[in-house]
Amino acid sequence: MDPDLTQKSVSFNSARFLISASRLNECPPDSGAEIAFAGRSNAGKSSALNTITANGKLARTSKTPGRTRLINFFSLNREDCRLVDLPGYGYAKVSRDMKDDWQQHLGHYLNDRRCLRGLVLVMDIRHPLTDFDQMMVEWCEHNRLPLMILATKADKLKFGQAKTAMLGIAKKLENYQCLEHLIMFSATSKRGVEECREALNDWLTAS
Ligand SMILES: Nc1nc2c(ncn2[C@@H]2O[C@H](COP(=O)(O)OP(=O)(O)OP(=O)(O)O)[C@@H](O)[C@H]2O)c(=O)[nH]1
Ligand SMILES: [Mg+2]
Repeated sequence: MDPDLTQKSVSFNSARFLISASRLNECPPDSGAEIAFAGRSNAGKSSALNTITANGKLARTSKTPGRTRLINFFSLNREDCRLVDLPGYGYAKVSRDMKDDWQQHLGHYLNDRRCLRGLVLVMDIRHPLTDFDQMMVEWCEHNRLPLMILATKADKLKFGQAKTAMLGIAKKLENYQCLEHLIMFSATSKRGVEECREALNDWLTAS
């Protein structure tokens, strides 16, 4: 076996596109460890993934919200470890039917995926904790799934404002056991990337 596959720590720039799934039965086998990135459409999930993996071409990013419509899986150098880019929720410009369809797939994935080790909730630091975000937090709490919040696009705020926003988020979520990491992040300035990698590594390598 490739020695890389058995080593303890994950090298995030080893990430490679694996497969896109539009429904649960198209996902890779439910084994090993997976970490999923969720968040509002346009929040910056794909950009965060690209920054974490130091691969600008890994996940497609776009100025048009609703770009990521499938569940995209990325493999890592550690055996059976994957990162997952989930479709964004709350994109207004798609039909009601399509929205329901999407949310159903997302729901199936979240409810059925046994290899899910943690959820990374990506939110725009300027618009934190939307109703959907709150729903995801509740879902993690209910299912005892470790949660990491990336408050991204921090480069859009002055540091003082960003700090205040972080304190506001922390205060609102102070009673949630599931919240393990709350990180000020920016795909542009790379703030918080190393902290995020360390946390992801811990989740993926915990047995
Ligand atoms: N300034 C700044 N812009 C960002 C940052 N992260 C993402 N963006 C921009 O925000 C837009 C949306 O980013 P994406 O990463 O495609 O967002 P997404 O959450 O994957 O969106 P969907 O796939 O539609 O759900 C793009 O124009 C990005 O360039 C950031 O940290 N700073
Ligand atoms: Mg995306």
